Amino acid sequence: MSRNDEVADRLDEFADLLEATGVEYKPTAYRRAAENVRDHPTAVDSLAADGEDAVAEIDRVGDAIAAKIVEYVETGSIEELEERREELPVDMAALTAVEGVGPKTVGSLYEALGVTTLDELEAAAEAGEIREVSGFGATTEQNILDNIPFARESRERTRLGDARPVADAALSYLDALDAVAAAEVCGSIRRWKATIGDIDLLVASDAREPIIEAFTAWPDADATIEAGTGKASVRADDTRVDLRIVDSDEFGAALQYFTGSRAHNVSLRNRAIERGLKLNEYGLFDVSDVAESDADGESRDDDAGGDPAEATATRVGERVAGATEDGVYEALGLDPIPPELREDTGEVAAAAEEELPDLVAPGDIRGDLHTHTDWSDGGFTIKEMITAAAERGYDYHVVTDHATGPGMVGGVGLDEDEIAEQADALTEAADAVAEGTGGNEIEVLHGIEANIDADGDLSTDDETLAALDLVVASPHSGLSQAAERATERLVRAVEHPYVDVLGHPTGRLINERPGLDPDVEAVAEAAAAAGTAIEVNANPARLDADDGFVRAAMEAGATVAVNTDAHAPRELDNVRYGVHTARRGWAETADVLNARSLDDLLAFLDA
Ligand code: DGT
Ligand code: CA
Ligand code: CA
Ligand code: ZN
Repeated sequence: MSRNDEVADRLDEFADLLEATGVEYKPTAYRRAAENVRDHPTAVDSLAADGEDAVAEIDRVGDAIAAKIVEYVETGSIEELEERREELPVDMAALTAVEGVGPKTVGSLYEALGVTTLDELEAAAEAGEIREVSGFGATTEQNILDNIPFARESRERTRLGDARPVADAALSYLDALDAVAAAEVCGSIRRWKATIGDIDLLVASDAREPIIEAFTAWPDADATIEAGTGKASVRADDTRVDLRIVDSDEFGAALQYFTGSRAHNVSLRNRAIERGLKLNEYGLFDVSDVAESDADGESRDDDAGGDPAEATATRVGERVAGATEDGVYEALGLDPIPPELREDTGEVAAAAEEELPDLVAPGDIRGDLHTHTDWSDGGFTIKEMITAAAERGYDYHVVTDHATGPGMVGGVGLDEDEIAEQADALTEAADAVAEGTGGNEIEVLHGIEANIDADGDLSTDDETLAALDLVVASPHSGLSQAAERATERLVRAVEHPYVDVLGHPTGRLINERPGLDPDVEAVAEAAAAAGTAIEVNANPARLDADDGFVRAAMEAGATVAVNTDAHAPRELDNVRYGVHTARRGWAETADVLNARSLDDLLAFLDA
């Protein structure tokens, strides 16, 4: 965590504590200041060294806040913050992770019931104590109770989009070490799960000590959790990073084992046993000639990692595979199974029958069908966004700014007149980009992101929708409606004659809000019948449709589209998160609308 992030976190905490005690306006000021500190290009330490005035140069940071920042940099704490923490000794982050519980609620419940933790909140709700507090009722109490499990899980798991860059950085750091023969990420991060518990890394080497030393000294690591002979764990960016080191000839077996999932590994081990083989993290062994008591020694306990004495007992029989991961699968009579499929949902049987899907790959994507510009809430011009798409080698690019409607606040969305105006602006910008790139043309299409209201109707008129090249329709409001109603709503939306893509279908925000909970089979079937594509929104806070929804789409014969919903050029690079999510849902290249040629895309849109 950078120093600016650390200081901004303190200011946000200050804001929460102020708000909890009923202070008005000030919390907003602290949050605005926090945001600008976080984004400020200069480290606050060096500003603080120049005094309060230098710190107050940061936008929205006034004298009072500047003084607190300097105090924090110089002493490591802020006296007034410490006092407020003592006054309200609650686990604010954990409690406010519950949907519907804000700092104010936390303050009231502490005052009335002394609630300080998630467990205490749950106990108070279960005991019916919350409904008795003034301003609360039985419905609020039930909502709190319903939302606690989601909050608890969100506190334990990190979004893929936050963890993956940490894993990539750790991997390239390790890869550059002389002693490292091979390095890979494994665990849920290699399977591209939407949230991850911890980051797992695997290295092949015959020199363990220098690698452990280098790993615990990794500049991005904030702390060492443990360091042994063959493994170590550090904390980086609030996530645990586990490293294991193995010999090169066991790298494939270890990679297979530590990639998981556990359920997939169980399936594979059973298949090995059926063939008189034994599979563990050291290799695949032929144990048909080995006495039973020697052969069934279980895999080593996680804690015994790297202990050679413990390990020999598990290397029994003749090794038939283990140096490479593909070799392990092959020796079990299986096609190599892509990590995203390793969830024990039919992949082993498919691999045995040579019927694994021909999964979509990041390089297959030919254009983005859902992007924003400064015409709505994007931060960049049409021309900047088209240029960024062209730079990524795309064949086409669709601009889909927000239309007005439910969920759009502060005049963000375009009305019918503005949509017509944008059509001309788009042509102009596309021509300008084409000139600038010397005819290396990208086809620019005009779309819109329309809003699906609570009943499944769109808020933009049909005439306007009909004139557009592409219509994405997304829910932006009413995201806690009952499952049945959500299903009807989404089915109605995909059946709308002008809707081409169902955008972020559930509206979930990972670890923040669960979103709609429709019957995904029903929505997928309706989408397949109507010829509407289901979006896999690649924004790492969304990943919506999720893997299960994509799988339902595949089974129903529906088409998916992997879109970034980019509001800035660099967000176009989030596409990989969407592609890997689509892969987890078994999507083949042919199933992905924007992996198709421009002509095939246009044919789909015309149909
Ligand atoms: P996570 O971290 O909760 O998102 O999920 P994973 O899948 O990364 O799980 P993790 O980090 O506990 O372990 C990484 C992989 O190592 C896991 O997917 C399978 C393998 N593994 C670890 N411990 C065991 C075990 O006790 N039994 C089996 N079968 N596999 C294990
Ligand atoms: Ca893990
Ligand atoms: Ca782990
Ligand atoms: Zn949207």
